[in-house]
Amino acid sequence: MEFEAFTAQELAAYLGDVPDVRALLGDPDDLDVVEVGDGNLNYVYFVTNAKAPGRSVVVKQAPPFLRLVGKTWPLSCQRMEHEVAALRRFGALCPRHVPKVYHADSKRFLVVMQHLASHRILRQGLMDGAIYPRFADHLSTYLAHTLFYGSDLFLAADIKKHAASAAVNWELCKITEDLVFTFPFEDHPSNVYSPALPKAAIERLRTHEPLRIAAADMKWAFMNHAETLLHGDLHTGSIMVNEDETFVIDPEFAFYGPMGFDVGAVIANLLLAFFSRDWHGRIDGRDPVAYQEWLLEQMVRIWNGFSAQFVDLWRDNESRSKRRFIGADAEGRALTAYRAHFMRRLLADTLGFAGCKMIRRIVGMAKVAEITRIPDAQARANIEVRCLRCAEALLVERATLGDIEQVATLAREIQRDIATM
Ligand code: SR1
Ligand code: MG
Repeated sequence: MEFEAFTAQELAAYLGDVPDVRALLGDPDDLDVVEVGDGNLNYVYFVTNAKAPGRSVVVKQAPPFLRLVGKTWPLSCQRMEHEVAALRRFGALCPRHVPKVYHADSKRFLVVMQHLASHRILRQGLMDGAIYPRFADHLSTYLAHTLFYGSDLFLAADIKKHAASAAVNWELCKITEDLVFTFPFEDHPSNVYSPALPKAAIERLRTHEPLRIAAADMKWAFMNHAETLLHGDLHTGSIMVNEDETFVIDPEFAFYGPMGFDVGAVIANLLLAFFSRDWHGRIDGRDPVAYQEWLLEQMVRIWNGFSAQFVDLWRDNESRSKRRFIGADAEGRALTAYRAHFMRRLLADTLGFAGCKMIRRIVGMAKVAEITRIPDAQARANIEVRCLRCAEALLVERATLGDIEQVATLAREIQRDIATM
């Protein structure tokens, strides 16, 4: 049967027939339904009781195609099952940072969940220069808990392998493999370039061998390193914030992949916000530098907070569970050294993935608002060139950038160098 999006009345009636949801929302006749989906894949509705606005939910439904493109790009609706399973799993691990699931329907491919009415999408907040004092701590906690508890550092090997095979989300992984790791480095028809972006910058993505090798390495890691259950698309549009709370939404790309992919997505998007601040800060009439420094501070706090908590979880659980990655005779110094080695490798992966994620947002088909909303073509291109230069350095130098402070220094240098050219 041909997919038809719900009308407001149909959705209200549907929700009225689900006892738990009806108990939350009240009489279907009192419901306001507004479609608000601005993402690339799905339909999203805010449903609110007009007589009691505190009673509201979000409904997300997967159509059998990619919404951004339409019916010419079919996509299986079963992706919603991956999203629901991931929301439940991450919600169990991190209830303070994941919206509650009230109802899921595997025949209508929809989920009804907590409406974060007093929160906004982080990307929008960053474009406005807003400060979120708790976001870095919250996100590092979310990352440490979700990435650690899905991995072989915590799960028994058989449970982990079964969980990984149940979470094979190949269709959405294929989107990432193509749009993040492949097409941006080719002359692909889906790529979109802003008009003033120098040809040499585009050409370099296709011809600079160290960059091509690094990107291919990251694609290999994405496809083969099933380390833990990932969110899979953790950009700043998948994070909702206010001054006190942080929620991670939209894990439809969830699968077992390399830990650095989620952390790298966060870092990439903070760096995109950093470079594009040069425009948004100036049109706000504010000096962009102070806010740029705040963004870099968040990046540093997220990595450092994440890695400290991750290692703590590892240490605590290892002594309790006796799960070991280095022989029993290697207690003490070798174990500490192995953890440090593991985290260095994870940082290198994270930076490589961050580089790919930045490049795809500059030359690939799915862009980010902080770049596309720069109306001055030359100003936009200048920012894009900085993003590409930073991304290349992250990819090519990922193994020698020894800590996250060096990444902050790199971003400042690229900003300064090109600003004075
Ligand atoms: C064609 S879908 C484009 C992008 O939207 C999602 O948010 C993912 O980032 C995907 O790559
Ligand atoms: Mg999404």
